[in-house]
Amino acid sequence: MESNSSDQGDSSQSSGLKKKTIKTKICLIGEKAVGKTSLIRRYVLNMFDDRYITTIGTKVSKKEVIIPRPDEGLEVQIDMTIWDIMGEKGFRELLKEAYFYGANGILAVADITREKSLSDLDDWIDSTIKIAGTIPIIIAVNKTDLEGAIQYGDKEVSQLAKAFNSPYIYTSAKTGDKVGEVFKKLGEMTLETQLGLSEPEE
Ligand SMILES: Nc1nc2c(ncn2[C@@H]2O[C@H](COP(=O)(O)OP(=O)(O)OP(=O)(O)O)[C@@H](O)[C@H]2O)c(=O)[nH]1
Ligand SMILES: [Mg+2]
Repeated sequence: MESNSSDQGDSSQSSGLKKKTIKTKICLIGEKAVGKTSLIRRYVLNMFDDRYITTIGTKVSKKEVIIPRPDEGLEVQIDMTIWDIMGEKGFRELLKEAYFYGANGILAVADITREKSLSDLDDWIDSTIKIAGTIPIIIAVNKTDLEGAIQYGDKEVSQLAKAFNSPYIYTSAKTGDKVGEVFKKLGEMTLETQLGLSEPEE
């Protein structure tokens, strides 16, 4: 595995907090060419490539994230295993058991220049939930750098997000905008369920 240089500001030495390590499996979903592989590549290696090379089958990457929880006196290290899949429904049906089994969180990716990639997420999320159960989901609306080609906005995204009770973030794997944020936020969401810290809303 590569040694990953973190750009998340995860400085954590000598904090005096109790350290705890948690393993988390994150799966990316979404149509072909929305930028799933590019988001992972940006997050893990801080690199981007304009060429499109479709993912054959699935690929697994790793990244560590440090999340301080001073209120609980904890500093949690999340060992993230990030699963990438080819965005084709035929492949999904073939691979879904192995791909989604044991997943702790889902990063659902849409391309801001193709509205269909957003509406298709419905189907992807349904398929995921059937195998992995109800787990935290975050939506990344990717390619925000392509300003002239934007096809939809908050209205459409918030509708989908509401249906699955998920937050959403606009990202660009190309510029790196909000990429760290989306993975970190999903990490925090999975942590809540894994640590059993979820509290009912008042
Ligand atoms: N401008 C721009 N292009 C992007 C961005 N993210 C990805 N791309 C491009 O979109 C194309 C597809 O990206 P991938 O990351 O391979 O997409 P994918 O979802 O993994 O595709 P499959 O593996 O086929 O399912 C590539 O040419 C990328 O360079 C982005 O944020 N901005
Ligand atoms: Mg890919």
